[in-house]
Amino acid sequence: MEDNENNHVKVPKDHPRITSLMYRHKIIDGMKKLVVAEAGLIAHGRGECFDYILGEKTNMIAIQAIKAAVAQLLLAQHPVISVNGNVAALCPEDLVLLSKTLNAPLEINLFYRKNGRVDAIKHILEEAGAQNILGTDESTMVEIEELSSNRRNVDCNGIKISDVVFVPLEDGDRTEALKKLGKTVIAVDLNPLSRTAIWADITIVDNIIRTLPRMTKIALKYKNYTREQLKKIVDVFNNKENIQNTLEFIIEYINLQKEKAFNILNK
Ligand code: PTJ
Repeated sequence: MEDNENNHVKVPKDHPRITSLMYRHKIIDGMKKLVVAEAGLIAHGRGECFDYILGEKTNMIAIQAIKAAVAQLLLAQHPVISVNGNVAALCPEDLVLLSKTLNAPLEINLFYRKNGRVDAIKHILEEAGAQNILGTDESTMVEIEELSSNRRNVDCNGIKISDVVFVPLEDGDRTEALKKLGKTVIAVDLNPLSRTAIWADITIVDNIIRTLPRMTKIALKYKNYTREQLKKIVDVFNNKENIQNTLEFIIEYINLQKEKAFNILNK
């Protein structure tokens, strides 16, 4: 990792938590460039905490949810990928690749609508190869009444007319509002108990940095499937079981870590 002059730290390449530190610095740099909201740092920390108790790996339960999500997005008439500051800072290239593979536009939709943030996010996405980013032109923005937060401002060519919305890491109220509008919501959230996780139709409990490349890989395969095959994948998925299995996975993981810690403590 590069020397970060502002923080006066140099993280050695062999640091055991190098990946986690690298993404932290992406979030910090993103905040300095207005891409990430100040609260995005706290959201990232909460995510790290949940990732820790999931073993920082994509488990089989999440893979099933990812498969259902990709199938659902390929079946959609108007799929949209909603982008906030954290996701744009963490994995802009992966967002662009997924958008192109699924033929689903990216729409910037922010909770904290500070001046300059939309432009900063547009810039980082364009640098990563994005074109025709929605949510950036005031003349095409409309409000969805069901939402009181800034997220009610949506693009009339995107979320407004969408049937399936992909919402990577997010605050809870929008998923509920989008559902009330009859949309299918796919969420990525490391917290399996968040309102987003509970309200979504398909909840991927995984770190967005691992989820997006996996989705693209699966999308490339599923693009050759028939609609019937894709429907079958969606139909066998059950989000209640998904959340339940994830919670059981966490409990088992913590018990295992407890045993490991006690073995050391008892020496
Ligand atoms: O850029 P904006 O203005 O749209 O704001 C974005 C944030 C994330 C600040 C805003 O949506 C927010 O405050 O979200 P919350 O309510 O903190 O929820 C974020 C959720 O994402 C939490 O449940 C976290 O556990 C989860 N999360 C954080 N990092 C990741 C994550 N989930 C998946 N991958 C991550 N890397």
